[in-house]
Amino acid sequence: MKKMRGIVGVLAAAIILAGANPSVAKADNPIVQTIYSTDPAPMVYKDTLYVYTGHDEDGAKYYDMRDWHCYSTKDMVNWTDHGTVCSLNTFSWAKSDAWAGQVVERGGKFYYYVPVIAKQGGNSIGVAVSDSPTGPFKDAIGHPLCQGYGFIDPTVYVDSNGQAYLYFGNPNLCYVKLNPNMISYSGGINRVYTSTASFGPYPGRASAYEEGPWFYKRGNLYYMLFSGNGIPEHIAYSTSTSPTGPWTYRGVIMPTEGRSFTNHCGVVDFKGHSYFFYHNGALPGGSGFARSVAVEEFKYNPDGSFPTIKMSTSGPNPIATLNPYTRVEAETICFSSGVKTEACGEGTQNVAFIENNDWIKVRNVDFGKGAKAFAARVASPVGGGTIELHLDSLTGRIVGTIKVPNTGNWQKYVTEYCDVNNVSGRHDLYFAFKGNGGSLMNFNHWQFFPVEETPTPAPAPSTENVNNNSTAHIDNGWYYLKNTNSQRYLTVEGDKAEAGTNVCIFRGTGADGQKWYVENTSDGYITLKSGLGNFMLDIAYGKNEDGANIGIYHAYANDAQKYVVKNTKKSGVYTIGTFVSNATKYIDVYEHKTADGTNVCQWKYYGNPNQEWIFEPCQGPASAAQTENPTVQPTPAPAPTPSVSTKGLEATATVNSWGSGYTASVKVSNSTGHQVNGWTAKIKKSQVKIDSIWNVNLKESGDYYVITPVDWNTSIGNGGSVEFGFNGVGSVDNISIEIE
Ligand code: FUB
Repeated sequence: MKKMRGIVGVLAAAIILAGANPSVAKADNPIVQTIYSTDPAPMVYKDTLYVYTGHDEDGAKYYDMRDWHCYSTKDMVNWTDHGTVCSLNTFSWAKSDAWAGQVVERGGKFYYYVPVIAKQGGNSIGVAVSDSPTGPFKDAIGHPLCQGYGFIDPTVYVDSNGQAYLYFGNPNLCYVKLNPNMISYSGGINRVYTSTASFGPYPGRASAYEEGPWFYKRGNLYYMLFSGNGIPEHIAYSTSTSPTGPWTYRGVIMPTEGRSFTNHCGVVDFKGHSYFFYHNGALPGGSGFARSVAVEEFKYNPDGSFPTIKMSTSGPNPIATLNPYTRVEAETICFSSGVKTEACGEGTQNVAFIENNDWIKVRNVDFGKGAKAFAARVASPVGGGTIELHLDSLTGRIVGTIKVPNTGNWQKYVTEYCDVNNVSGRHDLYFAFKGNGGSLMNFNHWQFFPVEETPTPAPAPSTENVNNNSTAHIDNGWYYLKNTNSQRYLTVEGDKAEAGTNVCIFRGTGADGQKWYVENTSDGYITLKSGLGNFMLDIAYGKNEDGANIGIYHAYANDAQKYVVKNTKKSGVYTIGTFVSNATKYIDVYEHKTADGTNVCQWKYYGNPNQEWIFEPCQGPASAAQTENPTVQPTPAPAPTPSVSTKGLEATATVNSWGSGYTASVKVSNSTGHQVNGWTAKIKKSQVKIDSIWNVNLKESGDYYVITPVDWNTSIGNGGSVEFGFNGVGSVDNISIEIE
């Protein structure tokens, strides 16, 4: 399966054969096709099942094993590749033979027990630790946990009383009692004396026990599954009412089959189902040294015994659907042909070495009421061909096609979009890669956009002259921000809820990445919080320069996350100045382009429509209960300190018509001869009907609107002034403002 960019190797051609074979195209077992994977060790953590595997190197003639990989699933059919999570290099003292290991979680840490040959020789068991189930794992103790003849295949279980056991060994079965720190043990190394009664018959040996123990408790019964019966191996099991035996042999679970002379199991319950993991040689090129991990669902018999489990190419049924309307990693795969994965320059993994006719299947994708567009994050230094989206089979209907441009290098990614034609309900989805010879592209992640939440079009802007470039007020709330030039919306690229994600324009999809919560800050600015979570629209590094990029970043409403909205000559159309440029630069669609995915940056004000935006009110995201909580709590205005004298305080209003009402800008000037530290303005309700107001606090009291300053405009120096404004409904003749 080794592939080199630009060269189609012999073994790669063997994998392409799998794509040409319809029965393999339907298979979902083995669960990993991008490498040869071995010795599965499943672990459930929260709502996800992780499986840790060994790795047979391509072309190996004996055990050539150097690292351990991790895959995860929430639905039992689509597996996300987390790459290499631990390797021989993790242990400075290890030399070779990265054989069968197991991970267990305890106290929020993940412990990986692995067998290796030490540099000074000898089978050794190491322990690595990580804060995350997907690593990276680090050597926990800097030396082997234990060493001895045949010390391989550790299996670990933390019993309900907190005592953890580590079993291991070939041909002898041994165990240690781990201390609560999981990285040391007490009570020495104990050997289990096997017999026909305890581990099954095998002529010429004490028992059929060989290697690959898998130890756990279910109800009150302890299980010891193992690989046995010499070579080729089958999987059998024994049980006990105590964690340390005596053991009673219970029979064979998985008889010998499957083109690999070893087998190795792992068993786990997940979301009410029981799963049996094993390995075989089912992939093209498969053998005893080119194995692949597969899984079957099973049901325990009522007495807790195992049924016989046969290998299959279909694997379990899905237990959940895949949501295509959030970012999905391209390395989330049900089955694939021809492709590999690698560490991605943008984090996680990417699908790599993609050649003509390679493909990836994802299963049980729920398109709901329908998708209207698709986005793929791709990179290619060669102008990378196309990705066809087929429904339900490799030759099924094509619902969209992505063209992959030349991006300059294999890790320089762009997001490419295409329209999607008439897809709704549940389907399997096939990405079919097409192009000329050699590697075509890298594929990092993808996402569909639903039809149902298309933003309501805003009324066409009028050309009415409205106080051009004066500060405007937008009420707190959720909005889509539509650029008037492109008629496209301010969008977090790929709907990716991650600090640093770029922001672009994209046609209205109604996705959460197009929703923004406007919040007026106490100092007269707004912040724009993303519908994707606790992120705000952010000027990269808070730079005051043309072209400074705009993305999302952790919400903390600092200078780089504050904006001022300005009126334009068109009613309801605004420009959005950035605080970092002191409102000399504005949110700008790059080079007046109108295509989906065009970047958005900061640029000097010049009044063209690529800097013009309409705020279209919208529903908040489903998670609005959390996200609507304003990140920046408006600072309550301090009670006004009585001024020494208000004689000489004056308020004047300038009124302009706006939509079906008007906007008033009010200037409060101080010529009292001293600083005033607080003021109150009162306007009779018979004169105006205030709809919204900014830079001040508003209360109603009897016949009056009572307006008080916010913290930054409470004090006015002698000769100075502050301004506030409001939108009024209907018409106005005269505004007289009483100030004190
Ligand atoms: O993968 C190397 C060895 O082969 C494992 O440690 C054994 O269990 C057998 O599967």
